[in-house]
Amino acid sequence: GVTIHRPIIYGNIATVLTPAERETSHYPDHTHRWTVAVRSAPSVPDSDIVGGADDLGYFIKRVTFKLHDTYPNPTRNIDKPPFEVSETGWGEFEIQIRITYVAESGEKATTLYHHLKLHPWSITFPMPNASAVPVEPEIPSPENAAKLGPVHSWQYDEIVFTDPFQNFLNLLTAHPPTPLPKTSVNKKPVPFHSSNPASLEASLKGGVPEFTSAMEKEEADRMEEAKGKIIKEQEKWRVILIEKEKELERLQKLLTSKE
Ligand code: SLL
Repeated sequence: GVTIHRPIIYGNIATVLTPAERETSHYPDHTHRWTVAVRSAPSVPDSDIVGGADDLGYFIKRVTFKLHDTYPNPTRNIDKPPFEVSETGWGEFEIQIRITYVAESGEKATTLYHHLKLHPWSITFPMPNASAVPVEPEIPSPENAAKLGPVHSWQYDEIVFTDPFQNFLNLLTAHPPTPLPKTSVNKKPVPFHSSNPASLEASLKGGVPEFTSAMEKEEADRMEEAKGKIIKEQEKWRVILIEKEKELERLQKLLTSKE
């Protein structure tokens, strides 16, 4: 009945290539430089890297990033930290991330998916209460996108091991993860996530985002709030349903009386 977990983040950072970079590139159609990564969740204080304070190599043997088929050798195996792939390119696509654990763990691999994000959230993210009709996301000009700064897209997650082998449990407990700071020390923004639309504003001010333990509570609060909203909606529709059923009954009676 033992479970033990390790917090990770996975996602990408993307920057627009400068005109000079584009001129000297072998691929004139490439517009962005990006890095997709699997890292420990806490950041090194004062660093401009999101996450990565702890080396995950003690329990992760390999991370395989499966890129779009337009890339040469799209399956990239990374066998030691940092578990990341940097590339240039022109388009967004889904990246399959397969995490293989050290052999002595006896654990089977974990597969995650990340949508490589190149274009700023401000433009492509549909705001709440916006029309339900999906709009084709507008891609800003390279100059405007460059002004907005790097695009970050990170997902927090926890790798949970249930009833691990004793040896593996010993290995894990010998490497306790650095705890997340309660709140950001240097007022770094919360990483933007579509489940937290309010985080967009802070992320637009720029700066390297950072994961904190306060985010967990905020997320729980948002879920409570959403639950409350759903209950209210359910009540509203239940009342409407009862009204409509009554009307149906009335009309059916009217119909039979006319027959
Ligand atoms: C799109 N469905 O059409 C996506 C595919 C693929 C992006 C995007 C490859 C670069 C190269 C590259 O950027 N592929 O190797 O030349 O938007």
